[in-house]
Amino acid sequence: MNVLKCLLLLFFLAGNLWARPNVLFIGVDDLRDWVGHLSGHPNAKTPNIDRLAKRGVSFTRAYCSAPLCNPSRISLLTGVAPSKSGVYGNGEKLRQKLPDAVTLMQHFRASGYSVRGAGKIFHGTSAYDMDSWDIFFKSPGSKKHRVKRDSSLPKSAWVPWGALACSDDEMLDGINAKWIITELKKPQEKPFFLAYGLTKPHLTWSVPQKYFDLHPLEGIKLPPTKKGDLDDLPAFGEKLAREVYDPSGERDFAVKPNGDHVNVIANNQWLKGIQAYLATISFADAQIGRVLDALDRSGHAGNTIVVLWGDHGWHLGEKEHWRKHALWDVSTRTPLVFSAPHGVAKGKLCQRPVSLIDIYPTLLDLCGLPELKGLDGQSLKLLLENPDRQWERPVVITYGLNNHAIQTERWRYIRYRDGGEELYDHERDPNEWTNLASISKYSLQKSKLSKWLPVKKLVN
Ligand SMILES: [Ca+2]
Repeated sequence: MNVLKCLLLLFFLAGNLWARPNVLFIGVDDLRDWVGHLSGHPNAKTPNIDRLAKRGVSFTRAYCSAPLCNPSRISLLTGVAPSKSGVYGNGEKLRQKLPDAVTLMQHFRASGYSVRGAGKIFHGTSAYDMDSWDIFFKSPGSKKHRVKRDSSLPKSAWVPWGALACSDDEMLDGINAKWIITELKKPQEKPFFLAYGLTKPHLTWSVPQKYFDLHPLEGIKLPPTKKGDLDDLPAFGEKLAREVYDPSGERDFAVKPNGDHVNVIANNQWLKGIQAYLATISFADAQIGRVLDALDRSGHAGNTIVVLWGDHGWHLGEKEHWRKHALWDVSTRTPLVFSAPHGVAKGKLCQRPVSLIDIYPTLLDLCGLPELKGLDGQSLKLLLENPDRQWERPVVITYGLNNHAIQTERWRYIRYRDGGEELYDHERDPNEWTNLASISKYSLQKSKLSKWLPVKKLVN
């Protein structure tokens, strides 16, 4: 018995000596690259995301698996690509499509972590996938804060934004931040996986006035656009820009185009929309700052991995398009930052293309957790150690059945279900203004890229 006791004591001590790192997992809804250190927009102000980036590695080419909340998040959280799960739109439910999936949080729970979360991690009804959580904070919700609409605008004007006369703590993301901060203050009996999901900068872009004050309308810059940019798109691409596509495949395009860009221009709201999105990003950044400060005060920062991700990008007039719902760079690229006490470079940008689907295997690798079979991503550990190393595998992005984009460091190749194609050379054309797909000298390039297209799945 004494020998057994000794062994148990040694085992216990070893377990403490090599305690697993904690994870602070921060998801941000609809955040594109308009973040200070990524230079996506000259007016972006995100001091807190920037200081996190200084502690770790920030990816300049991180892409979602799908340019929409539900399929992007289900893919990120299960490690299963949309072309395998058939989760293409916001209507599909996690447990209907993937009943046996082991979510990232489930895997951490099974590995001895205390897994807690608040806010938007999953989308919609999957939010309360209770197998994923030890504790999930069901916020009582915030009061409805109404934006005072400019009475000079016609009723038809699309203006889902405006300043609010309330405090951060009256906003849902503020309430959830406070809960996360309280959890960080508690004594921790086990390693923790703490997930904070922000609902901003998703529409509506209504946040306290002080964040609008950070971005005065004078001096706001429009994003780069090209007149006639849609002229060289295949029919499917042009429809994605102008209409509403249903990626779940029941119907292709809404009969009535939503025409956001036409509406914004007609009502002289382009700069105001950009101001409101920038203000909402600054609000989200401030909430992230509160949580990072709480981590620093908690005494756990020295043993906590922080990962921050957006779920996809967002157009504000590029390709005459607003929102996400498309396979271009602007719809699909999003911030991704890792910081860790060990094994992650400090203050580095990584230019290699990576996918949000890589987060799952990366966190298992960084925390020394058992690998899981069937994950479609790959661990980024080697890139986090050395962000300049070679990285061969391109990113696959899917939007609905058989519509895919393949992204390498230089090229983006899009093929739609009807055979329409786009090819962009990011080295010469980072804004994706010139579609090279129909030029014969690029056919070899296209064929190389098309080898990465997922095998066709004929039924949804
Ligand atoms: Ca074009």
